[in-house]
Amino acid sequence: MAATPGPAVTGGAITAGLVPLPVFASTDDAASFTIGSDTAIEVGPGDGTAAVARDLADLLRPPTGYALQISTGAATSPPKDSIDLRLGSGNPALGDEGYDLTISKDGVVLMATKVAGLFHGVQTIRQMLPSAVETRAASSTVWKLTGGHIVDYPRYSYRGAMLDVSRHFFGVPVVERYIDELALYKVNVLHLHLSDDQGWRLAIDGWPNLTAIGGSTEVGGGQGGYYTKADYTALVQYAQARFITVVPEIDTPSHTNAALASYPQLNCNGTSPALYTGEQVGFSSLCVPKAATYTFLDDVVSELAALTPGPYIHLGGDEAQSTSAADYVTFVQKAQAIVEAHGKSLMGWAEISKAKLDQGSVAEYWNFNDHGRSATDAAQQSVKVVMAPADHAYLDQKYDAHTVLGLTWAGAIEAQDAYAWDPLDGGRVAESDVLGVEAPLWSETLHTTADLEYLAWPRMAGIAEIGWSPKAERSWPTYRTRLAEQGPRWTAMGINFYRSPQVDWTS
Ligand code: NGO
Repeated sequence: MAATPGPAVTGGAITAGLVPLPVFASTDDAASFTIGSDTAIEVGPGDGTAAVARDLADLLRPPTGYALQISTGAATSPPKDSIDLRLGSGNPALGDEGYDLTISKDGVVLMATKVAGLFHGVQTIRQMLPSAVETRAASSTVWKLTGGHIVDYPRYSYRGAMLDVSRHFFGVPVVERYIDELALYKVNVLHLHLSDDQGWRLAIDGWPNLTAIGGSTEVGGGQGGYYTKADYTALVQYAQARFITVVPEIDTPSHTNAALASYPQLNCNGTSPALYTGEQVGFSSLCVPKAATYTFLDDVVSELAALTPGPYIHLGGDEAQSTSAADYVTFVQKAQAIVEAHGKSLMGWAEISKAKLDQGSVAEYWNFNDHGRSATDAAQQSVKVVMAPADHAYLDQKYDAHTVLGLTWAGAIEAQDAYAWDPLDGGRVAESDVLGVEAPLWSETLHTTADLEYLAWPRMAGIAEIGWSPKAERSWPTYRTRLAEQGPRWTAMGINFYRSPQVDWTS
């Protein structure tokens, strides 16, 4: 085995099934390790390390049929028929999320600086095992890992997936399942779009009509639904256990018909509009001059901040076509102050860069029709940008003209379109301006888990790799072969993915 690992793209067999591609990898063709009934999982000290070891044991138990023992304490050095997980590699490049993985004939050593790195390293081990590891029934598979060395850490600290639970509501189990799928690809942010014209989806104390009225329907007139505070907390904790931060979004000042229909005092004319179940938007606005608007916003943000451990509260800001330009700027600045008063940072769709933003606020670029203008405007204010250009990163767009689900406004987005782009394309922003990437999944046309999965996979995997892997190492031809290996894994997981004809799925 080479003493110094080489670039992953030439890393050989060890990277064959890995998405995202690691930073450095080298294969040791002479070595491999096979997990057997006597293999031990050894875990070193540190808060949270044992939980990652348990995750690994729980993953392996059903398909292998082995009740792998977890032992804490001193590592056997070199490892002896064991998988060692421990903190403290001494390599500063690993940062908060990186890991160092060595596989030799004697065992596996996974090291990281932080527990998140161990968790991500376990996902890599998972992808190196045969796809049968994802089934919950015992099989006689040989649980062999290719020998070699991986040193890996992310390009960006924000690698997000957005789910719109407003246009159609998705309950806690559906979202938890998506969280599990995202974790396998090292995604670390779940942005929940909790309100829009068609539905308000989170209970807020003191404002019961938001859910009783605003949560009572959805696109097409279905029954809607909402999360109680306990539901939301359960989602936050479920995500946290998988090193995923929830970013809640309450869309304002437009996309607010559900709230306006729930409380007449939020309307400039004091009268509530009817509930709305159509798909066209851009007609609603909170009443910017009214004090009641900020009482409302402060209550909502206060509760969101209390329920959300992550640093961001997303307040939308997109498509405010019914708010005057002056009112829009006034509103965003007031909203930003409210978020900061509750100890959080404002995140918003990149239109918010029309207002004076504070450092620490984050702009999410989506509307490619402005040719990067809104992203550049944010960067010029020293505000970080999350790149979610709709023509590449929108998971709600159709794959091609035959796709039954999805919208078309941003154009057809095949697997290659979702992958073969970079946040720096077009020179709109510099690397230092970019906090990360995100793939939004809007739900106008989605009803079921199967619908959600069909639009998310495989495109979500491509966005996850863009967020993690070095730009210079990425290319569609090599990604395509690694993506093909996810097919049997998704099948084993029961994921209803789109079998893109651009990929030679291995089954
Ligand atoms: C736009 C719009 C959403 C739509 C979505 C559909 C943004 C940020 N606002 O994206 O309301 O659901 O397109 O693709």
